[in-house]
Amino acid sequence: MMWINLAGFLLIALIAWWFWFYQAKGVEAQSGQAVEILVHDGVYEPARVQVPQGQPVELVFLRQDASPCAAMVEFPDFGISRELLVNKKTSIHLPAMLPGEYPFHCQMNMYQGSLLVK
Ligand SMILES: [Cu+2]
Repeated sequence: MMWINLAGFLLIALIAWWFWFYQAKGVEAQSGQAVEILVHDGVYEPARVQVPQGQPVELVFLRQDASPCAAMVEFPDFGISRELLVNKKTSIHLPAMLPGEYPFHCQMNMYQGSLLVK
């Protein structure tokens, strides 16, 4: 019984580490530069994008995952909901933003990313 609990605990630790690893991976955008985000294997890559405040930003999504889960990307803070076509680039233009963190995700909230405005 104890061994089963231990195995479960290790599994949870591994999953937590995996998510943390992907969360930690991020890029910093230079001003005026579009940021490419790959949509594949259940993650946005990069999942964290840091952009300068007070400047419009262009994000270019390239969806490589054909599953319906990856079909939409939503930015709830800006009321943006866009369909992504498989193996096609989709540009999303965001307005100049105030500092803060703005999440984005697929319609089922499985793909998750965030925009860090500084
Ligand atoms: Cu999804």
